[in-house]
Amino acid sequence: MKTHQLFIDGAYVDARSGRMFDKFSPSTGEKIATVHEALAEDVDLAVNAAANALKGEWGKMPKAVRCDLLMELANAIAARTPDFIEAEVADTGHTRHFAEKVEIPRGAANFRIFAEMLKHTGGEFYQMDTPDGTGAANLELHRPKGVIGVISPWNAPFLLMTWKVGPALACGNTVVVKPSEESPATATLLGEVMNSVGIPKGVYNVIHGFGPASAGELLTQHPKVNGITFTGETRTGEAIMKQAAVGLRDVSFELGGKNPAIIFADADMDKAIEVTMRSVFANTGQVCLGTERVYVQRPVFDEYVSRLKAGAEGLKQGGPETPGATIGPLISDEHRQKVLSYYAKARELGATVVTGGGVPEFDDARQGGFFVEPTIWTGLPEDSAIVKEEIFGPCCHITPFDTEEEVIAMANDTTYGLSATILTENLSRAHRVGGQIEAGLVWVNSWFLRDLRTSFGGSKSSGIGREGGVHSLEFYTERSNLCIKL
Ligand code: NAD
Ligand code: 6OH
Repeated sequence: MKTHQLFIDGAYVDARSGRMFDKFSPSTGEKIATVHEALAEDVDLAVNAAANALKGEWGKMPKAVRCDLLMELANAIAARTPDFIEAEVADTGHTRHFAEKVEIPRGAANFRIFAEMLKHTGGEFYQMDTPDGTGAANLELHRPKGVIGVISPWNAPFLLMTWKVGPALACGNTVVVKPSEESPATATLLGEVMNSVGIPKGVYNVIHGFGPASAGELLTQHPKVNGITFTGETRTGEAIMKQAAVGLRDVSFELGGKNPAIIFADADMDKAIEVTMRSVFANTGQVCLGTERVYVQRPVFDEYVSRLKAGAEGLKQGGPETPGATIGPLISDEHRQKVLSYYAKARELGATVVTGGGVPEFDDARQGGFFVEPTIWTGLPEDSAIVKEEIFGPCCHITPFDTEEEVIAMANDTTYGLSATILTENLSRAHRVGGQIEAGLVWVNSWFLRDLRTSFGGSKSSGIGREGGVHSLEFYTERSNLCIKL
């Protein structure tokens, strides 16, 4: 049984609140950890540690030295890969494959890429004429924004947390991280690695707890937090934005999605199945970028549905303890109830259940875990809740279409705008349709293919701002223009 303390000012400490909460294994339902819950006094200590660190060694460190230190950190994370994998899969129930191939390597890369980029970025310089003929010079200066509150979700905990901490630290900020209550382990472990490479104390702090009336809300309310970067549900983003309005703190939001996949009759069907098996079922559908609406051109509709059904039925359920498992459990019993409420609603609305729709039975420890069946529906109208609302489970609804115009309209008929995936072998169509999709990220013949230099984020209710590459630097730095009259 593990105990996760808070990490404040370079040290692991008990919460002053005296409050603890339990963490359960998604794949067996057993209790696996006790977690210290931060309340007002703890949050205050963490934020003050972060504010003080800005005035100390970290604040004075030359950019090149800071970036070298973050490169060392990336290497140290890579060297501890097995420990991070164990921590992540225990908290999330993810298959080892997903943690090994995607989550933990991306955690290290998130530090490396921004450290490299920062080393080579400069600022604007404009020479200016003046009436007296002597001229002036304008220089763009960059300063860290200050203390950044990082609030992260449980679906890819280490990847999504470091995606924010990496650029924040590269730009010279300090952070207070509030990981999801469902996934406290990897953020806590990272404190050890920060200390091992000599990141000054107070630069990286971790507080645990819940959202409302707990660590999350208290962090967003703290007056010494200068900016808030958040990944999670759209409704939580709205609550955080209200808190951030007090004191006019800047926000960067990566929120929910209801992402379409569009499969044209000219698509390579093997590719279409490979891509959408991942986009629908990877991480048990708990990926913000995942597909929950599939649109298939009528001539290939039946073939696609039967092949996706076969793929879904070929998945092997199990957590990290199950050899050869290809799809894990959901994160919690609470989330399972939410997903199952949509499974029930689909039946009530008269969907055709192509496969799944229920809870699997096991004769081993998995029976206590939070599994649901991979599920595919057809036959519902476009305005039904199943087609409109983010479910965040291993499921999709498939709708046939005839024309490009029709499918573009259906794909865009959503309050979200995070990602889309288009399958076609016709390059002109890829440009034509891809350019009309109202989403921050559009993939053609792929999904979740990430170049970390590109902008990442959503439009409409899927987010505010973009992170990635120089766009991250935009949020994590404060600019000033120094105008020197010559
Ligand atoms: P969530 O909004 O429930 O929680 C996210 C974090 O916010 C947690 O740490 C939680 O404790 C905290 N929180 C909750 N209420 C708060 C409040 N009032 N004040 C401050 N903090 C609060 O989201 P989740 O269930 O952990 O994650 C799943 C959601 O995240 C899905 O909607 C998914 O689409 C979205 N997501 C988006 C992206 C993206 O990049 N766009 C990436 C991953 C996940
Ligand atoms: C959402 O569940 C996954 C998001 C991925 C990223 O934020 C990323 O940077 O790849």
